[in-house]
Amino acid sequence: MTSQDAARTLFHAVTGTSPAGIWSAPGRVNLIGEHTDYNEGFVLPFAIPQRTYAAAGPRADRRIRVTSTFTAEAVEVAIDDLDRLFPTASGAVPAVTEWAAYPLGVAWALLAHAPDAGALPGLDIALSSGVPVGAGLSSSAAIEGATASAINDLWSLGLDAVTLAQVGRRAENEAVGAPTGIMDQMASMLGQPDAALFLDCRSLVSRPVPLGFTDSGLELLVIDTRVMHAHSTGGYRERRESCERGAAILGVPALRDVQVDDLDRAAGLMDDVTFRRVRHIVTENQRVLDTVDALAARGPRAIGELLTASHASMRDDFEISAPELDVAVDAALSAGALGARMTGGGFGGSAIALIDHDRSEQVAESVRAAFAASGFDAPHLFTVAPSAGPRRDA
Ligand code: GAF
Repeated sequence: MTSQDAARTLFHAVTGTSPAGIWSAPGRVNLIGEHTDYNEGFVLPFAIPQRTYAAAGPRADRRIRVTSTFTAEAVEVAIDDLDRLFPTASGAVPAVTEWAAYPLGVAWALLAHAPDAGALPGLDIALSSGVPVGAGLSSSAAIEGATASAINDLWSLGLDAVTLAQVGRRAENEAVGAPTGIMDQMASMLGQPDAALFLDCRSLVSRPVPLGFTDSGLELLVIDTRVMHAHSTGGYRERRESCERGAAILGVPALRDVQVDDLDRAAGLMDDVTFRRVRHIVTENQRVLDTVDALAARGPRAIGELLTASHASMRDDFEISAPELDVAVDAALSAGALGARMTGGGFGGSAIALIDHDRSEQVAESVRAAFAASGFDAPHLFTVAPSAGPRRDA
């Protein structure tokens, strides 16, 4: 059964009726620009074909019930209780946790955009995810995007894609409690076939950047290590704090404002760990700009070394890689990949490798063999091409 059918079937099983519509939003891979988003820098992600579907419809009362194919129980709350359930301003722990905090957090964040929140109908929402969960491919942004698109229509809010991305990020930061940037939501909401999204995370100005992989005989392989990552815990938050500390020491609003030429001076002003975190962000921002320039001037074959340099920086300076990710990258490169790197928040999840179409079997074989030799569980391998953003499917 497709994920779309699964969402529709679940909706019917829970409500006994057909949904008013089905909306979907994609996951993403990030080609380059990691942890630069919350430093107000640059990123170059693209939406992938894997999507999350929300079958949804209005209710006669003012309650919201969310169900999903990845969990047994339904969670139901009153619209009027959402502010109490997500009391972020007081710093209290939200009463809704786990997966339901994503769709209910989106509903909560959308209330701020409703001219007359007291008149909004309740909702039934059934979710089904075709984006692997915990693989670093933004299954959470896909849930947020599908839910936000559905509610935007059912509550007739008329919000644009960038506002819906901001709503998704607010849900993730304040309702779920994961201190992420805005890259994933923007990548999902502004996805386009055939192009990556070059995004300035300070201004939120973006433009599509054609990749031309197919015309150059290339494809992008995803190596899902199946080592789970989680953003709301430990490492991600710590990295963010290091970046904020580095920016404060350097007297700038964000590390976006530091250039590669400033790094020598920065080295003398802070401890070694903070400096290496800063160096990753500063050099990574420059690599994003160089990648965009290289794509335009020389085409996709010219970006391989930048991808691999990005991985080395995350492994050695930002220290967010994992043994499985390093093995994936090294095995892909030794089998002839043009470039490879981990993608997403790190500490597990997926790596990507830019490969020649006619070497894809060799690279996949080399990665599988390296995983087996290291005693790791077999990875999931698949290729992805840039895909469309959110849409109403039915
Ligand atoms: C995760 C976060 F959600 C993003 O905001 C971004 O920081 C990414 O990690 C790292 O680049 O996906």
